[in-house]
Amino acid sequence: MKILSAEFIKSAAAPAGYPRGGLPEIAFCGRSNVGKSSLINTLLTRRRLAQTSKTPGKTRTLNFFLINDAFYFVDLPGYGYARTGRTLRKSWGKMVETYLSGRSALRGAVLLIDIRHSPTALDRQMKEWLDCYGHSVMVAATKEDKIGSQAARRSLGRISEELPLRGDQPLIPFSSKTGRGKDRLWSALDTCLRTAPGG
Ligand SMILES: Nc1nc2c(ncn2[C@@H]2O[C@H](COP(=O)(O)OP(=O)(O)OP(=O)(O)O)[C@@H](O)[C@H]2O)c(=O)[nH]1
Ligand SMILES: [Mg+2]
Repeated sequence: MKILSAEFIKSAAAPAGYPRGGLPEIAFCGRSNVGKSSLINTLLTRRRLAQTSKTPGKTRTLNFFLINDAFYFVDLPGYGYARTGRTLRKSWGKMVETYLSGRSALRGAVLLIDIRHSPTALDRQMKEWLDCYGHSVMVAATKEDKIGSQAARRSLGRISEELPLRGDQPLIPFSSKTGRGKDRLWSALDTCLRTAPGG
């Protein structure tokens, strides 16, 4: 995919704030600090379009990025940040579930899992939501540069088994540091964006 333009459009917490116009959307979801914003920047070859941080919980609302005036990337707030209070967790759940359950422009979701760890209960719940709402799911196993190739292979097997993943749901080792997995993920996204809603 050639990126001709990529711009931050807006943040929103509720449907009234989502962009209008019906362009297709791809959502990026995963645990806080797993590398969502970094992965978006890597895909778009923009260094600081999506804000990244060493402090987990940086992204707190849905952030919409318009690409090539043709589709949106949606950076979802991360889950599982230990210091998040109950009230915030509740508002997070409502914000994300409202989006995933009701957004007709949504064509697919990239679920990010740190390649060094087993999926958590929240990762499995997120996967279940995505399946349950019938979204195309792609999994990016992030921070691949941080482990060796043998450990990576074992880890991919474990992720696939524990989420669990179906045969038609791609699992792509990814590194925002080296760019590994970028082409594979783009090709999966391409397919997804070409697919008619519900098709
Ligand atoms: N080595 C390495 N570090 C990464 C990679 N991806 C992200 N990081 C680092 O991990 C930290 C978190 O990255 P973010 O992209 O901000 O994570 P996020 O999922 O957007 O986090 P929240 O917005 O808090 O949910 C930052 O310090 C990044 O530099 C990667 O592929 N390799
Ligand atoms: Mg982020």
